[in-house]
Amino acid sequence: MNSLVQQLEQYKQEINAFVVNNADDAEVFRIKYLGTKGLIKNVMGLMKDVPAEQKKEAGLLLNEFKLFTEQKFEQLKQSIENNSEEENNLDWSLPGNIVPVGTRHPLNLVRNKIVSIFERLGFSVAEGPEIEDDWHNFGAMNLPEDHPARDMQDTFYINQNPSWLLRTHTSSVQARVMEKQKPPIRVICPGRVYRNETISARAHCFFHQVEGLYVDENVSFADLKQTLYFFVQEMFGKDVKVRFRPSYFPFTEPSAEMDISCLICGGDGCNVCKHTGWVEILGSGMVHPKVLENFGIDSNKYTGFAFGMGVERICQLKYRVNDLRLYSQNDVRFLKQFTGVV
Ligand code: 2NL
Repeated sequence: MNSLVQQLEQYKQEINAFVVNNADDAEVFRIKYLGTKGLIKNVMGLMKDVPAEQKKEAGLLLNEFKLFTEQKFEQLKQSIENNSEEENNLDWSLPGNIVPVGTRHPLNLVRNKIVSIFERLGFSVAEGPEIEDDWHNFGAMNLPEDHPARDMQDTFYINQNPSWLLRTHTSSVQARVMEKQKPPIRVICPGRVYRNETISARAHCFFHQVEGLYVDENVSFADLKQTLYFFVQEMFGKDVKVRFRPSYFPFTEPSAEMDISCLICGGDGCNVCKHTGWVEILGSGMVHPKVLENFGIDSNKYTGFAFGMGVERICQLKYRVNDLRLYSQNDVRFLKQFTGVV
């Protein structure tokens, strides 16, 4: 009797350890344990050798063992069905989920293009803080105390400390370069700038600039013109025409604004060029001697040219964006139109 109990215990362990992965494995189990020549049939045959007074007890044990094996078989079948249901629900031929890849922001596309053109001419990139002090934003740039650009209306001052402000141009970065570095200097300064304007299609309280500065011995207005001409040709194509108009900036003397022939109408006249055939794209000039002297640069030995352009403006001309607000609304219908542009 004891040996029967031990024998059944051993079989149970064997059955518990039986692993099935598919229907074929389950069939192997069935034949081995529950089949007509299987183990259960075999052990049931042992009953005839059991002495009469122990038959009842042995019968219970064997029945319990049979039940155990049948339950195990049901479990194994169930687990295979669950597995194959999952497999059947998967259509391996379906295309994968398409994860939408973002697009570069048009202003970044244009900024990168501007930067790479000037890098080819030997300019390096400088960056600086958006919160500035009066000196770097205005004083050093020869903006007198009473200059309208310093007006509270145009400049955002920081409440907690009104000697700090949000830079109104990236000239402040060039000021920081001149503070540290002596000529030759050849930098461009891309970045966001802030002005206190009412937001509309044509004005915003922040926009993006790229300013450039070149200071060395013998830098002339001819260098300025040729550098900027090269830039617009690379940016807009070889057919573009340029013209310079005299202008005024406190930090340059002489100063000039540069126009390019209107790309929209080819010079015939349209609303973009206000029927003149020309559109303004940047301001420029020879660095004012006072600005150089502010940084201890000898203005008798060194001269330089500087320029500044609005990235939004270049972007408007290149991609015909007619409302400044589009750049910061993050409307994907606008942004995804730049898919694939690099
Ligand atoms: C504009 C005009 C300009 C500059 C920016 C500059 C920088 C230094 C010294 C002198 Cl460090 N000038 N920058 C010069 C002329 C024009 O920008 O219309 N920007 C959008």
